[in-house]
Amino acid sequence: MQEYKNIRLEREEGIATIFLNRPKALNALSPELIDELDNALAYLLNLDKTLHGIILTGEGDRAFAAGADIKNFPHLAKEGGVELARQGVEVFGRFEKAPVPVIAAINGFALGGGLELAMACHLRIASENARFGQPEAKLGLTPGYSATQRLARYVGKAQAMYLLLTCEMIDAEKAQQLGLVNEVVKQEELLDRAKSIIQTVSKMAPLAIKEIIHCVNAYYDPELDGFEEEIQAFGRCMGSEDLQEGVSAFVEKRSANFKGQ
Ligand code: CO8
Repeated sequence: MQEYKNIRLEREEGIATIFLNRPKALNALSPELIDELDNALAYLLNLDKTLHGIILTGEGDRAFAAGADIKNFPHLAKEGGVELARQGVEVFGRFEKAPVPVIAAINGFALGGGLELAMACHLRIASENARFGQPEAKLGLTPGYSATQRLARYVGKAQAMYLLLTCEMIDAEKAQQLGLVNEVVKQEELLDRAKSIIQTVSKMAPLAIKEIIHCVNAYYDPELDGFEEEIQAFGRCMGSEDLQEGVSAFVEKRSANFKGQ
């Protein structure tokens, strides 16, 4: 398993867990940490064809990530700000496009860039102590890792405006009410719940899962016609060996043995 300075990787039965690992700084996202996330994602997707899903979580019990590393900001100026924002947007976008489910297991503060990373994941499971917010305006900033774009997709424009303009922090229950998180569980059950969702998805046909992620993302991509993407994806799946296996398994009343082909 690959070694990193700012993240930690664990792997168990086709499930990779990436721990954001700067607990003394509440797992704040430094540029080095974001580079390591990018590297870990490429490593997992390229080297590991048996990967069923990825969990992103925070080391320790206080934070998923309390934002981008604020202490780095005063040195950046305009060009540095653009460069850093672009780095995060591109890397988070690669997580969103991953062909296997990526689940944010949110175990405490998910603020600023931390919430933006969680929003790029396909699903968000929160522990009861999780807290969410976009406090950038308090620091003199707009969000830089796409909260102005993704937050409204989950909670609607009015609630997104409210959270972004007031910088109010909300708890896990409110986040679930708003549709920002899928589920809220006890902290000690968080990783097990995320793993059990990936295990459920792992029983489905891998090609269909990859295509579903692509098609749902396509709805939000102005360069793609999501409806056409779905038509084409449906055709690709119809021509796959997995479709033959799925239908045979249904007729023979047995579990399917998908090969991802
Ligand atoms: N960056 C760096 N260090 C941090 C951060 C952060 N985002 N958050 C916390 N820390 C550090 C604290 O400085 C402290 O370090 P030290 O012990 O050395 O003083 C340690 O973590 C523990 O934090 P606190 O003592 O503050 O813990 P509290 O329990 O008192 O408070 C809070 C917890 C409420 C989470 C508080 O730490 C806080 O408000 N943190 C900042 C939250 C924030 O504003 N996040 C948004 C940052 S901006 C952002 O994310 C923009 C993303 C897009 C960037 C685009 C690139 C340019």
